[in-house]
Amino acid sequence: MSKKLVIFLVIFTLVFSVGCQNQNVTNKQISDSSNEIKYEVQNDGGAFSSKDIIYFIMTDRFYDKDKENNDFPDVNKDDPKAYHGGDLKGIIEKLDYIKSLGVTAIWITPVCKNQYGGYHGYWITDFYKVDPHLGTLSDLKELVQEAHKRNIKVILDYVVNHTGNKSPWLNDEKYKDWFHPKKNISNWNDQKQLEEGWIFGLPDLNQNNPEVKKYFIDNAIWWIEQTGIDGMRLDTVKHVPKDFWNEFAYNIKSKYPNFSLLGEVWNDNPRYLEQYHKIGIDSLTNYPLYNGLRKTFTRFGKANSLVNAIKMQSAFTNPELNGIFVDNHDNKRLITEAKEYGEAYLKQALTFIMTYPGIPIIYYGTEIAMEGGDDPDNRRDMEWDKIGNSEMLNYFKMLTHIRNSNEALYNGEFELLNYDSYFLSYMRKKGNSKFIVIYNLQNKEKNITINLKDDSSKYTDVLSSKTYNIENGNLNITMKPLEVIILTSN
Ligand SMILES: [Ca+2]
Ligand SMILES: [Ca+2]
Repeated sequence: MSKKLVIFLVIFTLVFSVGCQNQNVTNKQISDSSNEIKYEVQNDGGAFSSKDIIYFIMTDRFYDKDKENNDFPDVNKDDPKAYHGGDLKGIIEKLDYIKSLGVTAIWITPVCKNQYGGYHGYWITDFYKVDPHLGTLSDLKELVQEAHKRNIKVILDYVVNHTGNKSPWLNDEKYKDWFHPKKNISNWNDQKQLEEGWIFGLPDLNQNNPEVKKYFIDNAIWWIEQTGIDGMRLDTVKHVPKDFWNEFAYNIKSKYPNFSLLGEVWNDNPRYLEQYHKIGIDSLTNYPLYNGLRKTFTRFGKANSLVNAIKMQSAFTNPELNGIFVDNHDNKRLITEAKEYGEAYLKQALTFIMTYPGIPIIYYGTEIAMEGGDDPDNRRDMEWDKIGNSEMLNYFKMLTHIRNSNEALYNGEFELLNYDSYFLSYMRKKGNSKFIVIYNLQNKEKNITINLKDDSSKYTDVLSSKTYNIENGNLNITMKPLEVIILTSN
C-alpha cells in the first residue's frame, strides 16, 4: 500500500469516526435483561426535522370524492357520530390545496378496518385491511405516491393499545391471552393501570405477550413496506409499556433508518414525555406547551401560563422535533373556546406555533377558522366553501411562507424577551437573521417596551413594513388590541 493511500485511509477513518460520534445514537442492543430498556434507538427525527409542518386530516370528514364507497348502513352525513363519506381519494383530490398551504406532510387518522360506526378509525377490527368506507390499499398507495410527487410526506396514525370492542379476537380461543382482563382505570397516576386498563371500555391488548408484540411489529413493517409511508403517529403511547415501544422502534428503525415516529403522550409534564423520546420515539405531541398556549390564547391576562410552559421545555432533549398544535380531534377548537375573541386569538396562537421551536401540526379546518365544540363537534366536515374567501387562510399562508423561507424561524435559537400578564415577546435568531414576535393579550391598546441591550438592528414589521429603531437599548411599540406583530431585522 502506498504511503499516500495509508495517510488517506487514516484521515478518512478519523473523519468518518468523528462523524459517527456526532450522530449520538445508533440502533443497537444494549441489554439482555427483560427488566431494562434493551435497545438504543436512533431518535433524531428520521425523514422529519424542525423544517416540517404537518397537516392533520380526519379522513372521513375531509372530502368525499368516491361516492361508491358510501353505501353502508353507518354512513349518515347528518349524524356527527356516523361516517360522512370522506375517503382516501378525497385526500388525493385535495393534495394541491394541501400543498398550497405551505405544509410539508400530512397525518391521516387510522386507515385500518373498523367496526360499525368507527368513522374516526380508532375501533379497529382488522389490522391488515383498509377500511372500505375510506377506500382500498391501492388508494392508499396512490395517495402516498401522489403526495410524494408534491414533496409531501405521509404519516399514518397507528394503534396498538386496543381493538374495537367488536373485535373477532374477543370470541376466539386462540386470542384469549392477547388481552388484559377487563378493568377500568381508577387511578390515572398509576402507570400499571394506565398500561393495562381498558380506556373508554376498549379491549386492552397485552403487549407483554410475545405473540402480540411480534404481531404488531410485523404489522407495522407490513404497512410501511406496502405503502411507502414516511412516518407513524403512535396512538395512546402512555397506555402501552415502554419496553414494547423500545422494541417496536428498534425493529422499525433498524430496517428503515429514515422512518419517523411521532408519539401521542397526553400528559402535561415534559419529564414524563421525555421518557418516551429516550426509548426511541423521535417526536412527541407537546401537550405541556399546548396546555399553556390554550390558556394564554383564549382569555385575558394569562401570559404566565405560556411563559411557564416555555420555561419547562428545557426538560426535552429535542424540543424542536416535538409536534406543537393549537387544535386536534380530542379537544374543543381554540376559536370556539375563545368565543368573541376567537379569530384574534387564533391568529396569535397560529403565529406562536409557526415561530416557536417544534414541528407545527395544523388540524384540518383550523386554517379557515372552522368552529367546533367538544368531540364530536370538533370533527365537522371540512368547510370547502370557505376557502375562496377566508382571511384566516391568507394569514395562515403568510405564516407558512415566512417560516419556510427563514431558517431563524424553524431552526434558530429561541430567547424569551419581556412579558407581563398581558403581553409576551420573544426572539428567534440564526446568524444575522433575527425575528421578534410580540403579542398584546388584551382587548386594549398597549404601549410595550422591549429591552434589547446592545442590539442596534433596525426592525421591520413583516406585515405592514413599518420600521422601528432601537433607542437607548429599548424597542418601544404601541400595539392594537389583541394584535400580534412579527418584526424582522432582515
Ligand atoms: Ca366516499
Ligand atoms: Ca394498554
